[in-house]
Amino acid sequence: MDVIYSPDHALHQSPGELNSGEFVAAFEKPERAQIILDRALAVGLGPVLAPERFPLDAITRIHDAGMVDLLRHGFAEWEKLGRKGGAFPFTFFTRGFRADRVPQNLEGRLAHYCFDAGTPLTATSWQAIESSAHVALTGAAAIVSGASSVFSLCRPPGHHAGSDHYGGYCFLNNAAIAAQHVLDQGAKRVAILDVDYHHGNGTQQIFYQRDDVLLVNIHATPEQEYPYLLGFADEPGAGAGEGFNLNLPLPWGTDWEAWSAALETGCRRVAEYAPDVLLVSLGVDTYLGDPISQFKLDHEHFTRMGERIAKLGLPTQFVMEGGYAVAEIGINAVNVLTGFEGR
Ligand code: OKP
Ligand code: ZN
Repeated sequence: MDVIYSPDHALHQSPGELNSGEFVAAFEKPERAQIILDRALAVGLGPVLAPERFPLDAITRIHDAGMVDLLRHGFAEWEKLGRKGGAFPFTFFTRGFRADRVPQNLEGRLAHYCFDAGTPLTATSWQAIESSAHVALTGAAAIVSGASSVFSLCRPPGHHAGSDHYGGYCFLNNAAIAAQHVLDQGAKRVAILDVDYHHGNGTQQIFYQRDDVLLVNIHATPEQEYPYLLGFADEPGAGAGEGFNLNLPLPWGTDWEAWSAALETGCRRVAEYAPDVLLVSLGVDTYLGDPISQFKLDHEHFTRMGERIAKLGLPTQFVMEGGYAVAEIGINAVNVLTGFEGR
């Protein structure tokens, strides 16, 4: 399958993150995408293509224009204030604060739109963020043009970014932007299968009230794991979207036996929905050696995962999300794709 990739991802390099009370080196780093690309080339997955450019409108179909403006211009304001390091919020929006009033002040806007202490903006972050969305959009365009599969090697990832909030190393929701593009080009139904270790809270928020996107999420239970505040089993969707969100939370320590049972449940729901297109939010942080995760999947299980997804027989776009065992991330991610291709 074609691989969509831009070296511009490296323009986002987080200066670090607050993790369990300490400021530590970022887990989400440029080497991740480079190593996945190297592995894709090594196994001859397919031609590597640069993304096309898309109008900003393709992004604001999903995201709040004020948030996009902060992502584009926030760091320049930060720098003007004489700040060093990355642009992090200090305050976080929560119950009791004004939701209806977007602050003009930079700190206020960071508080309004950003929900964690792991997702700083730097001087060149926007170029990487936008290129990641374009990598997803270019993959979506390939599917619209009739490709049976494509791999959008997105970085930074996207599934924690909601319509008007960002965090979890994610700024724009690449998968949601791709799904919307496919719908705007005439598809009636899109399914998103999110296999990242973490719950894709942003994707869920974006499509929660809609029935033209089915979201199936397999992830570590929010009772134990980030993002803590969403991703429980009793979140079925609302309004027209009721019945079109399926969360399959699993406990720390989950192995392939239990994980693959959830995948089976998820795949059956996808098949029942009979979408025109399947989008896979591909995180490989379910790997047993992942430094921030607690599941037990090994290399060969990623191959099995790809094989099961292929059995759905749908045009499928893979969109890269998480995975932090950097040395093994190429093997794990590409195993899903070669498993899908039946090799
Ligand atoms: C992004 B993706 C808590 C650390 C949590 C945020 C994880 C974001 C994961 N001590 N850090 O879903 O892979
Ligand atoms: Zn993750």
